[in-house]
Amino acid sequence: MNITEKILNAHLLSGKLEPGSEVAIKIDQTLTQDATGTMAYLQFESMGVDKVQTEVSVSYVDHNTDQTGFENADDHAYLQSVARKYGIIFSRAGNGICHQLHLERFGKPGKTLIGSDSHTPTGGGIGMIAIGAGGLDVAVAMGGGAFYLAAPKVVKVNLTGKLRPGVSAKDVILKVLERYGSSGNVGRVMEYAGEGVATLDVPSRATITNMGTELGVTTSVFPSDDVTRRFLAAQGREEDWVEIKADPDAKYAEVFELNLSEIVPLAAGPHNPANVMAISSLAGKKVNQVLIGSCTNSSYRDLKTVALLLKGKKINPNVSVGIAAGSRQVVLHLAKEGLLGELVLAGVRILENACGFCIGLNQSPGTNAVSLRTSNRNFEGRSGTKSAQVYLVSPETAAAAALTGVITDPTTVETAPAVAIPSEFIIDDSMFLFRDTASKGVPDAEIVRGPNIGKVPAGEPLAPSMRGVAAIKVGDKITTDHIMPAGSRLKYRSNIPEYSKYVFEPVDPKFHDKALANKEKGLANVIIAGESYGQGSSREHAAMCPMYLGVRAVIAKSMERIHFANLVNFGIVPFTFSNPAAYDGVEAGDALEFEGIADAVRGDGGLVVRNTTKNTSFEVVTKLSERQKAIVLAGGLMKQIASKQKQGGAE
Ligand code: MIC
Ligand code: SF4
Repeated sequence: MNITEKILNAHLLSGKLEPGSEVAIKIDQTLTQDATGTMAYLQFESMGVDKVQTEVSVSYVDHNTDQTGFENADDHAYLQSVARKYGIIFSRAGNGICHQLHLERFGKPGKTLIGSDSHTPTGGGIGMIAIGAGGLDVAVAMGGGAFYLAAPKVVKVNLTGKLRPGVSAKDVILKVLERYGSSGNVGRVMEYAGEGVATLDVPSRATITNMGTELGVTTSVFPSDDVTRRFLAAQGREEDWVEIKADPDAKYAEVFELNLSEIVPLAAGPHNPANVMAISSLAGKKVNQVLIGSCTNSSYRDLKTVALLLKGKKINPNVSVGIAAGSRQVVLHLAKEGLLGELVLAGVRILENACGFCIGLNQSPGTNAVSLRTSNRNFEGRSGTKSAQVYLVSPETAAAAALTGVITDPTTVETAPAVAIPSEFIIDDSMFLFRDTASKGVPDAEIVRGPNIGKVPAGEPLAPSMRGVAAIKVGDKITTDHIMPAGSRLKYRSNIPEYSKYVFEPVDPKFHDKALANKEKGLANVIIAGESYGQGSSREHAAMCPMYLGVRAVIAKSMERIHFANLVNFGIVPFTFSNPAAYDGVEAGDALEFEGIADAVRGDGGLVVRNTTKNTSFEVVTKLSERQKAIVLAGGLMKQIASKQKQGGAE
């Protein structure tokens, strides 16, 4: 067996590990972050479970930490009180970014982890099967329920050789993105193997599995070997280590040969992480901003490398340079080694250990500015500035540009010595609360609910037939940042009526008003989309808020995994065009009739949709498991759970 099969097999609750068929697995660990966490815990609360049923569940606060109003603080207080009551470890704002912290302090090889954040696969860097999911799926897992996924097709990425100085893990994952793209990879797992694996330390492996998310795969995983053991030992957790490796005769659906020695510094250009180009082809381009951090590149290894490159020098006067560490541990190491001072002396702006700039909460670039970032996503407008040109690069490339003021190939300038992982990391867990009551909880603890803590909207069962309207028509690769923008809107995550005002804001700011008007007329809103609809984040708000506005179906050429699952969880039928050319025959505003939609969902998923505006018809199909059919028919997973509870048959 390969690693993926081994771990999935050991956690299999039902189904067969045949690519494409739905399996249920047991989840050992969960993580949430604050922007998706409030809704996840509101849903968890309504499930009537008295404490978490997992081995470890951690609630991180790392996204909404800027607090320009009362909303964030309200959310944090709510999350802290829920964590105490239900036996969840709480990571306070300022402690660091969830994925970096989880890798440092909780992740264990061979375990399963789901997280309400799409970059949860970071855990694959230490040999976990770590998967991003909607908050509701995480809530179910915290309550002891299974997690459902399509058994994956495993791709072996066979690493040979060794990276050259100045080239690093970010360039490796960009190379994989260049080969596989950011769409068309649903249902795959990328499993890293080969002699090159041993040349990569854990932070480098985690950079690769983290940004594997941008491929749209289920997850990515590395073996757990001696390098992993040493990392865990340095974290004071050697006992958490087990060896995980593929059998010598393991089978894979496909093999991708990648020689590390041949990789050159790369960038993902505007506006997609798979728009990969060589740094050398961009050399000399003027840079306005350099931002180093995010869950992809904020480890001790990365920031020390940057500090060594900037040490004793000054940043270019025309570039604004910011650094956000992934955790307090990283900051403490930089401080202890005198490198924090070097960064300050060089002219770097020291940012909070949080998501911050990565999600457009701060540091928005100027008009038409060129911004080099070590983060993982550069979707148009995500930085907060629509006209900005964001390039995703390695820490080495970022540091080179910080000094020269132009895009510079880091292999052509002075390179930093290789950074060794310390034999003992500085460990201070004081910003993790409730470790003493973890898994047990404090049943009579009170929950704090400020005015920003709203309610989870309820869905409605699917009617036998449906009259609808194409409320919006969008193109290919529409991301969840288009559907449900974050940045300055992020503080409304716990308030669905308010947040819903911004659905599709970057594409059609009038969508909210139009959708509500249709809903009032008794018409179902339908979204028409191209390829790879729902790329990017795991935010279930991209399904929950459309549901609130009366969206009952999406018809796309193809859809991404997490968003598909979220649509099902919120009772929105995820259709694809049987013939993609039919997309051209539908326009926004067309009246659509879904005669027999409920029977179609119950049956093989095929349906003929009538376009009464154009007097045409076209075929659509929804491929759902029996479990998913029941959820969609019930009007969403919460609705299904509530009606089971009513009947006294709660699971
Ligand atoms: C992101 O990077 O887009 C986020 C913000 O971390 C999201 C989660 C969210 O929208 O809260 C993700 O990647 O899942
Ligand atoms: Fe945070 Fe950015 Fe990572 Fe999302 S991708 S978890 S916003 S650092």
